[in-house]
This record gives sequence, structure tokens and C-alpha cells, in this order.
Amino acid sequence: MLQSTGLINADASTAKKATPMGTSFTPKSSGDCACPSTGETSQTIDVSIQERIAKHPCYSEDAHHHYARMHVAVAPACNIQCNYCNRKYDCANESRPGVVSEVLTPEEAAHKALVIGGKIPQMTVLGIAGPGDPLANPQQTFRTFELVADKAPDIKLCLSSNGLMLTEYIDRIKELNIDHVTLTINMIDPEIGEKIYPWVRYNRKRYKGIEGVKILHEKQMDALDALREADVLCKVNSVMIPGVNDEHLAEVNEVIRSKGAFLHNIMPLISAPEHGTHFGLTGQRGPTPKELKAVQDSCSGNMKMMRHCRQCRADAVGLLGEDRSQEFTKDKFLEMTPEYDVAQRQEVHANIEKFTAEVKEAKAKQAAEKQVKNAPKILVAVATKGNRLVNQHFGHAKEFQIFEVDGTEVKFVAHRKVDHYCQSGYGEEATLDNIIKSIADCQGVLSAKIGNCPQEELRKAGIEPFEAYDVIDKVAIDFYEQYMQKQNAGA
Ligand code: CLF
Ligand code: SF4
Repeated sequence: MLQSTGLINADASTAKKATPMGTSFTPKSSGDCACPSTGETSQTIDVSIQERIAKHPCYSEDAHHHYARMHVAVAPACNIQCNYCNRKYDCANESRPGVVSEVLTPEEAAHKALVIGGKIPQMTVLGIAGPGDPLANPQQTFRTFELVADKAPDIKLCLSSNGLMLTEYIDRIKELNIDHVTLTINMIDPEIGEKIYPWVRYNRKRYKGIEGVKILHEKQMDALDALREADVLCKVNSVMIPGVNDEHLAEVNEVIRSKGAFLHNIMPLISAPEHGTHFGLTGQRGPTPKELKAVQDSCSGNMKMMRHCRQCRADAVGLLGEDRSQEFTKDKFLEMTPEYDVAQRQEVHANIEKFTAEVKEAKAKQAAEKQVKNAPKILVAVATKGNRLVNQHFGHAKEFQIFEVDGTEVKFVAHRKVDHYCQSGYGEEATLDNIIKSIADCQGVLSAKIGNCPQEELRKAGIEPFEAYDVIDKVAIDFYEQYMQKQNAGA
């Protein structure tokens, strides 16, 4: 196995000290880390916007390593029909189909926000994303935002909608200081939209086929204009449906950018027969990770792409890669007394900021020293529990974050969900095969610990295991250097 040089501390137990999330990082003055940027964010997003998104885990790739979001499921109804949804499940635009949420009243939702804000101080964003469309449930949605804004003004409010009713509520959105709005826009050509939306309900009338899709399209375009004029940050989500809108998404990307959206999240269609959706039942497949990346890459020259979306459920809680919703089911959180402490939350946030600033500075320094032009790029898969650290055992990873490394830069490009290898204390062979398939395009896998058996199998598949407990950027550069040395030596 390639070896980590153990720059922070190879031993996970001693590395856990006093930083925001329980781990320590002390860059040396010579610069422990080696890459200039943690992603595209700082290079392509205006500085004033960067400040507004700095603590939003979806809008900022950097933030998603440290800050958490929570959803409250207060919006059951919807005003359109998407062929990838049947409303027995959470909204597939912003959730993983197959998991039904408990619908909450605004008062219950506000109580839950205060409970979680106290227990998870790095929770900075409250989103309403379903299970239907928030703006098809305006009373519940805005009442919830009002209550949360009143009791926890340091929590950012976030809304995700299909956009049909957005212009009707733009003043309310502005009044309540809802600074982040996501619109799901899958087409700008109603003929393509006809294959995605069988009907649209607008002004108490149901419009079928292309008539309805035209209304939806016009309203979505108006929604983009309204958000831009109101200076509300707008992200667009698009569901990639192979053979339906995959080749069309570049045009969608052009139009949304020209209308002021600053971030585009192209997500894979999730469809399985057991979900009972139209696409699930008719065999419409979702894209492969490679197809998804190709479309994301083709749009990335135009605007910033979001690649760290986890298509979370309408009652998701925690960092994007984790789901703590089961700790806060209705029967549990209603029994909990909120211990919402703004000062404690601010202290945690300040520690996170200090930690990330130190990492950034150390990386910039080392990048300046190591700049190599046209260095080959490789992909590495990282087992992480968050905080931008390699800090998880290979066998416990339920997803791998994928980074592109070129010797100076370490760039997040994707994540791959897997079943964790270690089941009841034993390695599971079939699971390992699937893990290897899902990270087959990677040259290395970086984890805090990995057993001998998976090491051997990974090597047979051309994936080099690497053990370390440190900042991802640092470990990735160490791995890169050792890997390239081996390649150059013909090993
Ligand atoms: Fe929720 Fe959406 Fe706000 Fe984020 S989710 S309402 S913008 S706080 Fe985030 Fe989840 Fe992806 Fe959505 S990872 S599905 S993009
Ligand atoms: Fe389902 Fe969301 Fe589409 Fe409505 S907008 S049909 S809830 S996926």
C-alpha cells in the first residue's frame, strides 16, 4: 500500500482534538497542504455572492464539508405532475424517492428547527423542499419561515420549488429574507417538457399535455427574472433523463445563466419500478455516473456546477452526506426541549471559519511552491465523515467523495453512494465488488483504515489503497506524489 507521510497525525485517536467538529489541524509554516483551491467556488463565483453562500452546504461546495442543513416537511400538495414522482414518496426533485416523510405543522416544524439548531450548532440552513411543492402550500411554507425567522434569526431560509407559483410570492420571499431559492427546470422546450410533465394545475384549472407545459415553462422563465430582479440567489436543479432531456440540458444551462441563476445542479433521474412512478414503470433509466459527469462537464465552462448534491429527502437533517433524520422523528423531537444557544452556535461557526482559513492559507502557500504545468490528472475516492478530512474506515463508508488531483489542485468532482463493506464486523464480498465498480475510474482510495482483504482486491482492480488521517487535500497530494513516483519508476 502507498503510505501516508502522516503530516497531521496518522493516528485517528490522537488527531481528534479541539477544532469545531472534534478534530484538529495545524498547518506548518512551510505549508502542510498542497493545493490552491478547494474547488471551483473561489475561482468562478463573485466575492459578494461567496459571502452570502459561505455557510450554505448546498450553494457552497466548501461549506458542505462543515455545515449542515435541515428540511422540514410542511408542504404535502403539488400543482404539477412529474413523470418521476407519484407523491407516495418525497419530491424527487429534492429527495430520495422511496422514503415517506412525516408532514409537520408550521409550529411543529419551528420547534424541530430550534431543537436541531441547539443539538447541531453547525446547522445553518432550514430548507422547505416538499414532500410536494412549497409554493403549492403557501400558508404552511411562509408561516414556518416566519416562526423560524422570529426565533432563530441566524438560520438561513431556503426554498425549493418547481417555479410555477413563484412570481405570485416573490414579495413575500423578499420580505422574509429568504435569500436562497432553488428552481427545478428540466427543459426550455415544451415539446421536450411534454415527455416529462403530463399535466399542470394553474389558477384552479388542470392543463394537460403541451398546453400545461407551456404555462410551466413561461412561469419558470418569469420566476428566474423575478428572482434576479429581487436579488435573491438562485440555483437551478435539472433532472437528467437519458433520451429525453440529456442533450437539451446544455441549452437549459445557457438560458438559466443568462437569466441570472448562478449555480446549476444537474442531478441523475432516480427511477425504479418499485417506486411506482411513470418513468419507473415504463423502464426509463437514469444516467450512469459517467454520463452525468459528461453533461456536467459540458456545462461547466458556462457557469458553476453543483456536484455534491445528495438528492436528500424532504425531512433530511445533518451534513449532506449523512442522514440524521431518524434521530429527530416527530415522536422524538416533540419530547425534546430546545436548547438553542446563539452564542454557542457562533463560537462553533467561528472555529470552523478559523480552521478553513488556516487550511486555505497553507494550501495556497504550498501551491505556489509546487506549481507544475500540465501535470497529469488522477481521480481518488475518499472515505470521509465530513470536516474535509480523510477520517473514515474504508469498511464503514456509505459513500465515497471523488476528487480530481493534478499535483497542486484537489478538486471535488462527485460522490458515489455504496453499501458499506463492513457488515456486522465482516467484509461482504458482493458489496466489495460493487464498491470497486462504482470507483473503477479512480486511481486511489484514501481512508483512515483499510483491511488486507479489500486492499488486495482493490489493487487487482488497479486502485491503490492509501491510509491516512488528515485534511483531504493534504492526503490527496501525498498520494499523488507517491503514485506518480511509482508510475514514473514503472512500478
Ligand atoms: Fe434543502 Fe435544497 Fe435548500 Fe439545500 S437540499 S432546499 S438547496 S437546503 Fe441540497 Fe439536498 Fe441537493 Fe437539494 S443536497 S437535494 S441541492
Ligand atoms: Fe413530485 Fe416535486 Fe414534481 Fe411535484 S414538483 S410532481 S412533488 S417531483
